[in-house]
Amino acid sequence: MSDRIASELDAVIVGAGFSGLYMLHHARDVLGLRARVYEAGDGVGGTWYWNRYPGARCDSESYYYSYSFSEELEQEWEWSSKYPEQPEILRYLNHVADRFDLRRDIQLGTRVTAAAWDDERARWQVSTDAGDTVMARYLISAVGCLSAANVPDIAGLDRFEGAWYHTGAWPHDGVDFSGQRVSLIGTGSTGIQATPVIAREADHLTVFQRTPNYSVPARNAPLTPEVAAEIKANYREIRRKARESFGGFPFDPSVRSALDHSEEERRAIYESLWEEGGFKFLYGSFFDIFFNEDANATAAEFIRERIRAIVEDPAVAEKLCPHDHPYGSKRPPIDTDYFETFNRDNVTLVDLRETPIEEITARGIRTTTEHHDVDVIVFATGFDAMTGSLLKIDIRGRGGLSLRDKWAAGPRSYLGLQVAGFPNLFTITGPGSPSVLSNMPVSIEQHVEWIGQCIAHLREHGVSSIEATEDAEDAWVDHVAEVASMTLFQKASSWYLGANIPGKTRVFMPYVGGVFPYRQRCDDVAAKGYEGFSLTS
Ligand code: N01
Repeated sequence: MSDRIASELDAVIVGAGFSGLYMLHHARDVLGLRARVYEAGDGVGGTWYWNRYPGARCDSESYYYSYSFSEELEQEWEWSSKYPEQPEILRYLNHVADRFDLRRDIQLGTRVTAAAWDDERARWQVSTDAGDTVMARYLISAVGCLSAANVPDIAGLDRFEGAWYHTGAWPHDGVDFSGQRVSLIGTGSTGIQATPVIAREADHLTVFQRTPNYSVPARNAPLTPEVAAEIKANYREIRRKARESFGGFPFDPSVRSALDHSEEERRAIYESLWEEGGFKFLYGSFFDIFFNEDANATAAEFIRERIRAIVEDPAVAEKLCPHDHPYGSKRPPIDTDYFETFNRDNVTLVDLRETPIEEITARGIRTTTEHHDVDVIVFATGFDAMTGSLLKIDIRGRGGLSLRDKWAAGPRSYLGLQVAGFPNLFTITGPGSPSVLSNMPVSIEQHVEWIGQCIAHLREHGVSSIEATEDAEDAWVDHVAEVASMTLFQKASSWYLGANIPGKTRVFMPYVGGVFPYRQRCDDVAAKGYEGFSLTS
């Protein structure tokens, strides 16, 4: 072998976010593996390291958007509010890295650039941009689903004389918007979080909207000591409920149909959930919102009514009303004063469906009807989701098979955990698993523990490699598509389908069958001796 090969490991883990940190702890401290994490950022935290844009906070509540694997961690960590801001979540992840002594096995500032399967040695050869080359039995992707920033290819950006930023790669020193004319492109979850905060700081904010979005108020509030104590006393039950739920949230599942209730009853339910705020509006109202267009229309119309009631200028309100996709078929944002922000004198809405952007000039943005002079452009334009980060790495499986080629017509996997042709490669929250349709920490912990159990089994039985079979993969891909086709998710041009990236094949990537049925399926596969995988000794 080449003398550049610096070391021999059991496992290389790519990424030090929620997934990578727990995977390292599990691999090293539970399984006793020699494991190393490579992380491109100069700190741990993944998504929460990169996304420092104004208003960045979690849309899931802190008490369930957190690790459950350590009761001590659960009890000692104090969350300040219902929906913590990005700096607090980053502090939490840094605390986890320190508390479990993870840093000594994390190499920061190092991007994995290539990985090739060596069939003879049954190992991965992994290369980084720092010049490392290591051999490892297992390659575990913890790259995250939303890490490859999408800056749209708009003519003239290179000529722009102001400053521009993507929300997913925000400057660590922050951006001072005071006295600035700011433009923000994109009204997904990120744009909707950033808009009210930037509007308060900037001289003027122009929001460029391509698709109006349904958003429900977050109703953020501090966590009182009483509520925090009650949560801590009930953590086991909260975690059980989350694991055994559809979306990974510890809510009582809704068994109501929107169509079985009178207009007044429905309205009362929506009003109470609107006042309560957050994802319960979607997950706790009516189960058929996800499946039935008529049921969905009742929620969609309720939200439109709210927008019209909040936004004072009727023409602006109408532009903000979503109309071309069912509620929840794109990831639903939650907000703090988003629609209210359009009542401010220093905020303008530009509807890109009416007046598309033609170009970026030295001084601003030109649409088909006017030129907007701006000093700053904020791209809240999302990510090459689910596949982008993994495909940035040149991954070659058996016989030199390239993952980019294999996934050219959309990602294919078995259970979202493994890809046929790529032995001993595991993908935490990979495409084909519930991942982004769920409360991520729940799905991350399930994958880490399943992978850990699998590796323990392989070692116990002297198995050198595990690989999904083509048949199992084909059947799973068909199943993922079939379940998705029973929902309304197909009715939106969303990043779930890859529709936000020009040229990306449209395939519904996450698994919509629910967190608990999915967990049962994975456990069943393991109990049957890893059914659908071929194991080589
Ligand atoms: O990205 P998005 P995001 N010209 O892809 C528009 C998670 N998240 O960063 O809808 C003009 O959702 C695009 O328009 P359209 C969460 O899972 C979590 O907001 O494609 N506009 C859309 O409005 C979320 O879903 C938290 O027509 C263009 C926007 O940009 C995911 O991250 C917080 C355009 C992109 O929306 C991504 O959210 C925030 C163009 N060329 C985000 N290209 C948590 O709380 C795109 N757009 C954990």
